[in-house]
Amino acid sequence: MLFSKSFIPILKNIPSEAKIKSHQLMLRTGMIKQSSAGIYSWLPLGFKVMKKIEQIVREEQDNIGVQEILMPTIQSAEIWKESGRYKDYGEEMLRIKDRQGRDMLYGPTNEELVTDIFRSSIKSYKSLPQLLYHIQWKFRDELRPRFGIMRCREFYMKDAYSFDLNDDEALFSYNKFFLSYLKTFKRLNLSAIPMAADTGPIGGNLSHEFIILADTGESKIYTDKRVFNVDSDQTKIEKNSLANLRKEFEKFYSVTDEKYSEKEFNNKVPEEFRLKTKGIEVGHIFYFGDKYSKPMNSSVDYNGKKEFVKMGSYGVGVSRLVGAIIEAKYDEKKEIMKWPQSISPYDCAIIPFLNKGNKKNLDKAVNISKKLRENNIDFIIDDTEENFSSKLKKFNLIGIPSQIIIGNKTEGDNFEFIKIGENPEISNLDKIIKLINQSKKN
Ligand code: P5A
Repeated sequence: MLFSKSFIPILKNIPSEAKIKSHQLMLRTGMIKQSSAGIYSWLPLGFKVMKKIEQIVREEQDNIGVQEILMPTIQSAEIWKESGRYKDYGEEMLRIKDRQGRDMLYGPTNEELVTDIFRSSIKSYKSLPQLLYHIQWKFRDELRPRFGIMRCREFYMKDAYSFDLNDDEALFSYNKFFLSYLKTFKRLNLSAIPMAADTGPIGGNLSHEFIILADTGESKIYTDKRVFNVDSDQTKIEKNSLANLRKEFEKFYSVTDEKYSEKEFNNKVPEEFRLKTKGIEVGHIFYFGDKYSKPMNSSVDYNGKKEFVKMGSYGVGVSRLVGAIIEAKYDEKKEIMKWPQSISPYDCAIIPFLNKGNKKNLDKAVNISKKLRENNIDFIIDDTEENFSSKLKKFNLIGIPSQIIIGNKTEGDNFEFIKIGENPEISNLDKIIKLINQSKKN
């Protein structure tokens, strides 16, 4: 991709309406554009990052055997009337009437719809567990949408649902997602801590939010710092191993605001380990038994007996993660965005010195790009005539992790190679390709 032909509308100044660094950076680098309050278009740079995050989230769902489906955004109100949530959900639900006057809605979540899909096909306990997920837009008419895509009205969510015969099996499913979320956030280079949380309009009595620490986060959290050292690497997808992992975490007091009790916090956490801070909720899992299956009559046959299935649901804020990662990785002072390599918008920027009329360095850039393409390295060539230091600033801001400079110090196959935020080194192209490929694996 040539920069001059790309749709990356960079702004010179920080837009005054943006109050936190992720919102500022996303507007400034043209990742998103607001279309109306709390509703955004995703422009190429932002969309590329979100798609890469989506893919990592997807792979980790597939790894624990969850099957991908795609449910629609528009749902019939009928199933919500069956579950009893049509009234309860309140003003956050966007309600629509179709031309026949039927009540429809833009889905804020999918517990009812997936239960309806399940009950129409699964009849025997022998088909359990069923684990299904989809990645789809949601709409919640938030009272105060803010912080850009962090709390917006239309957002992209991965939501999964589990169906089991009894509590014991259902908790096994819950724990699978618990581990899978730890893995997902780790792959995104985030330290997300599971915290006991309230269940709100989803319901049930067991729930964890996955929170990353950030001063600009909207969730207040109270935690024992030792929870940061719990290691999940050796956990197998097996009942006891997963149950033990959750116990390891639950040894340490770690809760969100609604679950907080000062007395409990002080009793359970020695003073030196107490941490009261703020964070961003990037995932949330729930166990709610037969809250939906009973009113919606979703059951299986178990040796001639009718059993309502036991369900849980599991959400990841895919679009919110873009902002959360910026909050965690953007160096505001130096104006450098350090994307984890696996989700950076491009792997490499090729930056030729260009004097007017002299296209020699641009030709070299195009030649290099051919070799990068052969090696599956995604690149952007800066063919603009901007001055060199503003080009470097631009790629640091956008966050391209590897940068190849073609200028005076370039001879033959040797180029200046910059790892974002570090000093340049002279290297030949083969070595540069190796370095980029190495960092893609990390
Ligand atoms: C779990 C999956 C649910 O909706 N039903 C299906 C359950 N949970 S949740 O906590 O309400 O949402 C899951 C995740 O979605 C993100 N999220 C948002 N992102 C941006 N703007 C919003 N207004 C918004 N609301 C929720 C969060 O990451 C949350 O953890």
